[in-house]
Amino acid sequence: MKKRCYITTPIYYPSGNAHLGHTYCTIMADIIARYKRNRGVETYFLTGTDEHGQKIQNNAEKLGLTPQQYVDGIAAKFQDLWKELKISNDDFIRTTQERHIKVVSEVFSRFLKQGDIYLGNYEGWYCVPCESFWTNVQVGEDHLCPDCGRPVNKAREESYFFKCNKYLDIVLEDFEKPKFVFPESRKNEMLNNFIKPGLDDLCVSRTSFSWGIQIKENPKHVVYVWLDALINYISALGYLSDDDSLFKKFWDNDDVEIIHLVGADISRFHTIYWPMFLKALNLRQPDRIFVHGLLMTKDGKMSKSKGNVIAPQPLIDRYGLDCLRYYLIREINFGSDGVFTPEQFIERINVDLVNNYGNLVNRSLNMIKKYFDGVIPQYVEGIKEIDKAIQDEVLKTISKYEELMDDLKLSEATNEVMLLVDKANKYIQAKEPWTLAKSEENIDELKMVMSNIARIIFVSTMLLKPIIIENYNKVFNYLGIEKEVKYKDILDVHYLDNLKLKDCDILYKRLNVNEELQYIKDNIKQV
Ligand code: ME8
Repeated sequence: MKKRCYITTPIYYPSGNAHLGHTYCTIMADIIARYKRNRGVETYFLTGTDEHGQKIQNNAEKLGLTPQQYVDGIAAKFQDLWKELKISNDDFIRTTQERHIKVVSEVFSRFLKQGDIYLGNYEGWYCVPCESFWTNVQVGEDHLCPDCGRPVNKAREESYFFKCNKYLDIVLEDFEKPKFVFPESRKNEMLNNFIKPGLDDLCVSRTSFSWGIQIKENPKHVVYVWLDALINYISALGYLSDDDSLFKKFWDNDDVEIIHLVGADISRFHTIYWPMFLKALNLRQPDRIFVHGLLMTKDGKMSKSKGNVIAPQPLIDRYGLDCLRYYLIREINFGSDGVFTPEQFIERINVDLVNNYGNLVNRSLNMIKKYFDGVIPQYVEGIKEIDKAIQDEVLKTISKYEELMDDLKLSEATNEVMLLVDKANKYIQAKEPWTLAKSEENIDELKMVMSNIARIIFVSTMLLKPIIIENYNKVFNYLGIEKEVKYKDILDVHYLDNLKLKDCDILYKRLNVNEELQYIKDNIKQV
């Protein structure tokens, strides 16, 4: 594992309020950032908003606002939402900030000077919602955007172009590195759909609207919003600025693992064009471009016209952060598309958080109170096969979890933890502490059982800490831990010996299925 980690989300368009899709990506990035920090990796986590482009200008005009007024309002709402969700980002970049604009202008000038960019004429199709250029073949006879399916507009204008073919071969070397683009299916999609058919030079300026970063060498042009946006990943770190210490620490350095999290809708820009821009700037490549899947509802992709866009707020207000985070990481296999259904949402909470984990914590700690006056018995080696097996299981789970998390297989890693919790519940059923407690002869065995269970509660809580950010501390507190807990403490089998438990409340309350289904159906629509 590298010493440092730089993790980013896409910078979202403030052309509408954040919905569950944006929330999903930001929460997954937050879980990775918290996991890395938990493991002692120095981590920098960036998110932000992508504020230029034709779509923003059109939206602002419709409301009678200047584009700046318009984006100020929505960017503030994004920031408020992330605060409420306790997202642990270190910075929030906005592409209308001076620190970003300066870098984009300099990069553009440099590309011009190097001959990477030339002036030509663009003739083709433009999708305003996706801010993407397409050819005749790509839009087909119906003239629809291949990404979002909406009608495209004919564009004919003088434009600057980036010479893609100059960098394609060099970029392909990185592209072929294992896991540079992940999952593998996304990598093949890029190769087959875009690279193999031949890549046109990319149009990198627009003249038909003005809401963008003006090109000083030719002021009737503004920088194409995707070139502008991608640069956020380095402008936020102070690239080309007087103080570039963060850039040196979190980009220009082999000790740092750079992870871009992006949705499948924007993988083309991140896996093909962004590496080329970086090559042209003679900068290192990210380690991983992780393409996560899209969240849908039963009636397909979330879209305003279908009226099925889900708002995160009502879910947080009623169920809290842990439930939403847990549901998203566990139910939507990270890297694949997933469908949000209210039924599965409630079931996941009831089955996993209430019955499995919450129940293990509450009932076991109550047993320790009853049998040992609330003092956790000392850890001892397993007496019988079943006891040795559960002790081994703890260590196996820790190493599987670490391997999966390091590989960004977040859903599988979470599942491993839950399997351990489930095994602990089954261990209790098999050992029947209530029967052991009936006879003085079995006191040593009972002590061992309860210390094993306390240890599993401790370990699983530490492994779930990046997800259950509201409750993990409560559990450490119930266990009677008073000092600051470190991740490596889970390897110390004697860590909990003789600690005195504190009183504990029910961690996660059982949800009434019918009532909650009604609540969700009535409330989650994004307006
Ligand atoms: O594309 N499910 O911004 P954007 C899961 N500004 N994730 C979703 C989602 C869904 N249904 N809908 C959106 C842009 N997302 C550009 C990015 S980056 C230099 C510029 C998430 O507001 C997902 O991560 O359209 C997707 O890639 C991103 O939001 C797109 O956000």
